[in-house]
Amino acid sequence: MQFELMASMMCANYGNLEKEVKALEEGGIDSFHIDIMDGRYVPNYAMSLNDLIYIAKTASRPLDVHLMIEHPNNRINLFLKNLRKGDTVYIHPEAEYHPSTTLQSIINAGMIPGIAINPGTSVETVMEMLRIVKKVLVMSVNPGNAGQMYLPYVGKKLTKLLSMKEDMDFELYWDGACSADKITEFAPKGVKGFVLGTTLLFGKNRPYKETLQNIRELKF
Ligand code: S6P
Ligand code: MG
Repeated sequence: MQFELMASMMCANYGNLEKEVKALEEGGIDSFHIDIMDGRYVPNYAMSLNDLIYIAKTASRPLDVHLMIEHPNNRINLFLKNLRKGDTVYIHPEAEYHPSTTLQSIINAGMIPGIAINPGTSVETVMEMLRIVKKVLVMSVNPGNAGQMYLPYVGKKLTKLLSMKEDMDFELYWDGACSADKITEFAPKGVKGFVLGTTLLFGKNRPYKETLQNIRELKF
């Protein structure tokens, strides 16, 4: 079964980021998920612009940038100018007065536009944006931290989004507490990719290559 795996780089070892990037690429990771936080939209600081620039220079695989910042339109060019065509940028629609304007800037720069949907945000709230974006990142934990518990009520929303994705032309991605059982349940239903953090990939004292290979070999 075909599905994408993204590494949540806020969970990586910052003591040797270059080695981490190489090991993940050798292990077959599809892209690098970069969680940018401003301490206002979410109560945390994770990665920042300089981390993104460093990983963009080091990695050969695409970047998957998840902006958890207020009014991303005010700063969007700082990020866009350091990305490559084909990288993805997700914004949180609630964080912006005019999210469709911000999404248009992402499209104009040649990046893939995405929205991230919080556990408490309904599909109806973001309906029009589903016509604009190519990717929808469904948060199965509240944004701000790694290592949280899966919120089961998100499953219903995913089912709804899965039934809309063909008509509205977007793909679905999973972010938060991603375990092997979530991949075996949701990849066959049509979720295209999964962000891997502390639940499955990082801090396991095990080579990334081995973990990633085990995930690719999951039985469906
Ligand atoms: C959360 C962030 C996520 C986490 C990821 C961590 O605000 O957007 O990308 O870094 O979910 O994974 P885990 O397995 O530790 O929950
Ligand atoms: Mg994220």
